[in-house]
Amino acid sequence: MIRGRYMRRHTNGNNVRSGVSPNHPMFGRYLSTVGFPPAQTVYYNWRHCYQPGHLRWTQPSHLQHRLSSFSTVRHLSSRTPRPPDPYRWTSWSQTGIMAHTQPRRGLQLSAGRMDNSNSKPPKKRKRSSDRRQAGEEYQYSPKRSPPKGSRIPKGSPQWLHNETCTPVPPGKFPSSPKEYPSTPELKRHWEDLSHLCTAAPYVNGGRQKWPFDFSVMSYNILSQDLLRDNTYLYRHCHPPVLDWRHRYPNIIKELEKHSADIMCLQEVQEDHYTQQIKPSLESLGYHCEYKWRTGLKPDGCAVVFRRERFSLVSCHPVEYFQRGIPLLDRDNVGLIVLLRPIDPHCSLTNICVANTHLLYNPRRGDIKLAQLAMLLAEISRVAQLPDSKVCPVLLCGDFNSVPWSPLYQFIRDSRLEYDGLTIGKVSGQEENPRGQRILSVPVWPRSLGISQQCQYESQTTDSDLRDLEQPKPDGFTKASIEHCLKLTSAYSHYLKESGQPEITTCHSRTAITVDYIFYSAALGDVMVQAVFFFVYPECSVPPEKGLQLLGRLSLVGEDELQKVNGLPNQHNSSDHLPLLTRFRLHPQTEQKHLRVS
Ligand code: KL2
Repeated sequence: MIRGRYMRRHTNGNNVRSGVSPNHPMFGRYLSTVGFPPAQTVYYNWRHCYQPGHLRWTQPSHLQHRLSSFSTVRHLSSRTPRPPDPYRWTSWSQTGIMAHTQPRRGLQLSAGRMDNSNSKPPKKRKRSSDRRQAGEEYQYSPKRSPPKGSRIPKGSPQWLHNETCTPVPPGKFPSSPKEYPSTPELKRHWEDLSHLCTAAPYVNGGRQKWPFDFSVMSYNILSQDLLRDNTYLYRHCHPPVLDWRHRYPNIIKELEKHSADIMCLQEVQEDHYTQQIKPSLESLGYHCEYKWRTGLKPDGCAVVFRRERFSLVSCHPVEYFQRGIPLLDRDNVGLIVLLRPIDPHCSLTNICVANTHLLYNPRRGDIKLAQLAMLLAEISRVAQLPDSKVCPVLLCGDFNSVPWSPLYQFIRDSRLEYDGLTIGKVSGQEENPRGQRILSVPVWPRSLGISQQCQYESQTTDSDLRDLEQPKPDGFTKASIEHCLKLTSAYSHYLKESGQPEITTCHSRTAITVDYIFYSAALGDVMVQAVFFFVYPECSVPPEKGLQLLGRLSLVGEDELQKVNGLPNQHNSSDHLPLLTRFRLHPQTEQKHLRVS
């Protein structure tokens, strides 16, 4: 049985689905950003923190992992200076959609971050799939405890450390919700940003063109196997709410309630996906794609979309495990789909949707960056248009990194200068990380076939392999990495009302944001309007490339989560909250494209 699971997992190559040809509509020019210096990175202040140290995590030996084949010649895009930072408070004070308090940057999430300065690295989880039996959907295991040597982290939510719940023996779950205390429902409201959008339906060539609006969700649904492997994180929960038989209907209800047009799900356990989630979502009108993690891990990433709204152009699973590259020895994955919007009235560009769940280990920012580089290289290839630009991109998932961390900044600023940055600081998950090793230059080896601009290097041939022996090209000696996508986060990461940090994941050891929906913002998008109006004040032409954020389901802060006993709870059945956004895509026009440079 294990063998069967294993074999299936590795048959899913990074190949374009046969029988469907990519659509390559021509585009106008992408907003090229001009005139401003790069956003300042916080890690510069950390370069004095280096102490000699090393951390080696052992990984069980893996069976067969395919090497990805890099077969296309990719074009490196030249760097352009960055626009004003849309997250800068001054850019926002006039918009009326943000709190009237300036958010604290950098340390603002410290309250929720882990401080493990005196704790040992968590031990590698033991797999529990072999323990899984029919009917044993949750077993409260008082024996299973935090990794040895660890203590309650200083910054973790103290209100979740009361182990007040009485363990319930396996198979003895209360059948009625009345048998455990009822918790209030978390209040989340829709933040409508459409009035701040510059774009309305418009007339082109005598015909009215309507935009294509659609919603996107990113949600880590918490795999039951991982829940069971880390029960110490959920001691604050009433055991019945951790039972998959309670969680599954809740999760499906939540997905159905929001009925997003595109959903990027993480921690989707394979057996639950096959037997329950996929059939349920298909019956609700969704097409489902799935990528199982490598190395016998129980879960994976799913991208699902409404069949009536999109058709699948191609699907591209991404395995971060690379045999022969010691840095890439973890089993995390990504999944990219190229979708064609279905609209009877006008032609629309394809959109590229990427979903991932990056490595958790807070101390291995080097691995996280290399995984991200692999995903970005594949997105750049998949989203490539004939005019050497890229189609609109949505990058969703659980990045196991906090807002304004170096990894986050790399995504958002398209660039990271990492000279002197320690690997434990990359994700910002821990306030005092123990990983003191400094990121090596380059972060990932050239043998991966991915440039420091996160593009595939030309097709690997014998002569390329000989080239690898040659002196390193410039990119591989500088402590900086780049990518060619221009991505904006759909959330602001702090609450409008209180200025408190938004929380996307919460259990007894942490309450932070690690989930994101990044997107290619169009001209006039609410998150980049400050840039747009500054650069093109006279411009009223509707945006042609990229997406406009119309609204989002508000997140909550630690206070609100405290009132509902944290996550998971009676109503929210994961230790993450779903992110939900609505976007507008404009039809292509024949009119002259904006000259932006
Ligand atoms: O943080 V997560 O939860 O995005 O919600 O991603 C990982 C963690 C997930 C997949 O590896 O499993 C959880 N301590 C706490 N959580 C852990 C640990 C650990 N040592 N290992 C895995 N996870």
